[in-house]
Amino acid sequence: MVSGGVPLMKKFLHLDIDAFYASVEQLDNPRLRGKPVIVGGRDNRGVVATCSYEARKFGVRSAMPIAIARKKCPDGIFLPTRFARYEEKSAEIQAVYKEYSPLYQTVGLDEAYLDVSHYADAVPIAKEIKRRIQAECGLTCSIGLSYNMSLAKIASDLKKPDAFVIIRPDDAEHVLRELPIGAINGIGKKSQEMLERRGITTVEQFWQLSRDEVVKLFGKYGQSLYQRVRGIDHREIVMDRSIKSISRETTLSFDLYEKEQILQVAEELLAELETDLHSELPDCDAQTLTLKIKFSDFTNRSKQRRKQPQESWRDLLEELLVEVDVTRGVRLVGVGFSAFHDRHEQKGEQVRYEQLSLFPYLM
Ligand code: DCP
Ligand code: MG
Repeated sequence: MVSGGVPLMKKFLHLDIDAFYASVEQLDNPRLRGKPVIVGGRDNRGVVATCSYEARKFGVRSAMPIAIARKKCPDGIFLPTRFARYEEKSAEIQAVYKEYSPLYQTVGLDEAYLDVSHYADAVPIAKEIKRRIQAECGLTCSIGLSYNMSLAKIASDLKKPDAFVIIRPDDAEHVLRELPIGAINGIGKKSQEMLERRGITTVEQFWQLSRDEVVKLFGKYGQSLYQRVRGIDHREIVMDRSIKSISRETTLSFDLYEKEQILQVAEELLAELETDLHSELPDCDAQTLTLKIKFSDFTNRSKQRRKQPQESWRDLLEELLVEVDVTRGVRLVGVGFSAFHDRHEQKGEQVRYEQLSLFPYLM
């Protein structure tokens, strides 16, 4: 409990586009709408990546061999994947939900978690995101809202497609009890089979296992799994840090020997780089600057330094250049940022968010 005795609850959305690849195909080709569309594989080989909900009625599923899908759905429309197009749509979707929270975590191309704790009421926000993705991207999605990431994901899956489901603290026990164990994020096919051999197919049956038994079965991960099936999950959003560095460079039309001129070129590159940083990693600050010089004899020199809080990037750039001997002549100048730091990461005192022990008798 936090002071005052009122527990603070976090709020997470989990967003998942319905039948993503198949929906994009139906969006781009109106004749496919309302039809069983199966994406993936080639000829009769390979497996189904995904299929439209119309095809799911025939029992077609992701990862099913195409040959079997053809048997189940002989009138299905089988299409190859168009990955570049899905990436394009994915970027459009991300642009919408990123407007609502600086704390988001993408999972693959069509899924994301959003921390929306800063909204007094997250329900209209979820509805607005859903409506905008439909209107602006032409795709339907399912959204789950709950007080932790695991339950938000379960919620988004409960009534797919085109659903919005809330799991409130009071609903969690009831919702979890009914679920097949595979619905818990983190229990994959192999774990599911292993549990099935022990006669466990539902969350309710999993509750009967002691903490020690779960740890024995799942190792280190068992601790968090034991909690997760009880509606407790303390994970936080992990921002995508896949971009490690960004840089700009230019080859000069003639060699330069004057530091002043080289600095001018480097400063122009720095300005462009700052714009790149702003658009590619809007929530991040860089901490380190790299100066790269290629000399007229094609040898390279690269200097890197962390910026001091009061220092400007320009000053640091100059400082790095001072240490380079340019008398051989310079034919290429490059600057780069790295060591990104999330501006929104909590600093100092951490607020302790409470997750109620929903099932005291099962803990
Ligand atoms: N995908 C894949 N192979 C799989 C599962 C998925 O190639 N075994 C691809 C195709 C999906 C996309 O990833 O369109 C997103 O995966 P989802 O699990 O979210 O599946 P869908 O979005 O297709 O369906 P839905 O979310 O409606 O269940
Ligand atoms: Mg999906």
